[in-house]
Amino acid sequence: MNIKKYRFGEPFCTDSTVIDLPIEKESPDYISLKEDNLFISMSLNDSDAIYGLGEQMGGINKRGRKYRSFCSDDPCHTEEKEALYGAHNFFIISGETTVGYFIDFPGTVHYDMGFTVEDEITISLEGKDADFYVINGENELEVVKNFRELIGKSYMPPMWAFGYQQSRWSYANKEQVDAVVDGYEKADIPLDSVILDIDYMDHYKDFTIDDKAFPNFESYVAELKKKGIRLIPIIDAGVRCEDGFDVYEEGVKNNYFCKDRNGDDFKAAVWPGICCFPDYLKADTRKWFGDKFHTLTDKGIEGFWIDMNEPALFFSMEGFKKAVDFVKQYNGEDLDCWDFFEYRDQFSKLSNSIDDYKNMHHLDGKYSHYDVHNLYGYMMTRGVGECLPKDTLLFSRASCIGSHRYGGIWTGDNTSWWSHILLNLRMLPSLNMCGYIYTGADCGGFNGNASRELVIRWMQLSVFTPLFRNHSAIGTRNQEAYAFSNNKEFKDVIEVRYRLIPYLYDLAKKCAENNEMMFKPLAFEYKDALSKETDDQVLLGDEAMITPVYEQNKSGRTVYLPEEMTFYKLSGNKVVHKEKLEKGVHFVNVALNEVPLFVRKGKKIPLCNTGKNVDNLDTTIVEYLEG
Ligand code: MIG
Repeated sequence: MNIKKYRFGEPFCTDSTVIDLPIEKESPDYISLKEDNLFISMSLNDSDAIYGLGEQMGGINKRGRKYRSFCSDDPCHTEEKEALYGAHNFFIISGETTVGYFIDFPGTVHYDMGFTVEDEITISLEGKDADFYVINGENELEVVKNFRELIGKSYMPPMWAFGYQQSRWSYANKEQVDAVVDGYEKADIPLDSVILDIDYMDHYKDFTIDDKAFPNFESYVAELKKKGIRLIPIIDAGVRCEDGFDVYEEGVKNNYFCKDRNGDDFKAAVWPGICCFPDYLKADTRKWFGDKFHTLTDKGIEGFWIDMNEPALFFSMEGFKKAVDFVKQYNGEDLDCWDFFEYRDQFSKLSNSIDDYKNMHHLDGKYSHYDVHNLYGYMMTRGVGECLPKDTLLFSRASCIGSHRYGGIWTGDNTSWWSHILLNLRMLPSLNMCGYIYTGADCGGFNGNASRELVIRWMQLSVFTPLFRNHSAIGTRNQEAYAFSNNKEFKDVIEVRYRLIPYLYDLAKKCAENNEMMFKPLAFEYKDALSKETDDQVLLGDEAMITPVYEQNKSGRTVYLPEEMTFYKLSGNKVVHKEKLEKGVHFVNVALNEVPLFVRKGKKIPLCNTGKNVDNLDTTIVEYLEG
């Protein structure tokens, strides 16, 4: 297998890996203890590129930036951010030699990947107990394959989960969901699922349904299913503290919740108000919480998304009291600017505070949450994934390597910015490297108002990602495919997705089974200098290359072909353009209703006819795009 395992201290068992390797006797000299924390220091050659780290900002090549593994509920993904919702401690340094590294550690990890000093990597762990793996292989793809073998097979959802999904925070009642379904029907645009965000619940209480908003939920689910449309409800990590609420009461009675430092149930506020937090690190809690999903699967639900599982904490009562006391003492005082800033920030600092994470405890008080923070979303996904009926769709916001075996992930609260199309593209290979195959971003952008052009250009990328979900935040402009003028162009793009479903599904399945990447950086296949620097196109399987347009007011874009390829444009049920292009740089036109795709020499991509949704899709192959 070509993997060496090193152990430092007594690591917490994360179950991130599935193969038990012998522990090497001598550890590498680039790892040391610095003030009781593990510290890694390596040097970089000029030609070294760094790949991996999963859900992170930055380019495909991760060199020249800082990152942090600390699952973060941060809804503003600006360039300088160091941590998003995932903790994916796998990376490859590739230059004269190609070596992969995996840090199996549940706490915070700080990465300086040639930022402070250009040819130095320093990585510091907040702790001294960790397993460290060095993964060898002939090339990047082999290193990835070996690593993925170590961490176990990726989750694959049922085929309908590759259909187009429409979401919004929130379609709050049956009428609003009906309007979405009608909107798609009238515009004759395919649709597979409608997502239910938090407002379908009664007071945001997990496993409840507001039956004024959704009377006869079960028959409504069945009615939609007849049309080939599925509802996908959200479940949040925290459980509302309310006397008489069975989930809360069972949790208290059976010690299923995380404790505070005094041994009482830890409490903090999220959407439902004051909540308790299931201790997903306990096997019995996982089983209990996972089995609760049967209340919804019994009503015909076949897919879920799970949220707020970093966990996101809006505030704790202690934190709130401290802030109020602080502010009170200054009331009426003459504040200087610095005092004022401190005063002003008291309340915004309350959310996701380290103090609260330190007060939260797992496994009957044995571990402070802060030290094992990155496992929370992972263990929630695991508990749910282990209890759901086979072939249920599941995707999570927070994740840590290991959770890829139980569910997919979406990449959280992006914004309707052009740069986030590119960010979406760049994350795909690094997520695949870390085991996440069923993944995608909020297409059209979550925060902010989206323009018609942005949504349709974004779709030209999302038609290739396993999770293809249009989602947007409360208060933003409607961005359903029928919400804009000339929605025929949206139909033309979304229909292409359905033509590709047999190919995409088989490819994802093959990648999950064989530990391969669905989206690869050009540099993993082509060794020329320009391929190494190409950051805005990726390879799709072994067959193709995708090159979305990610800038406004453009009739197309510049693409780089590392070898001769055949350029196709697809629109609706038709292939509207086919052209052999030589190796080199080209400008290609891409109209708003077209999907560009480059097929590699000697390869082919099968297409079926488009359909209304996956249940009604005839997956017979009707033609091939040949390279
Ligand atoms: O604090 O459920 O990332 O997709 O729409 C916000 C409401 C909570 C965050 C998720 C987003 C979802 C939203 N949630």
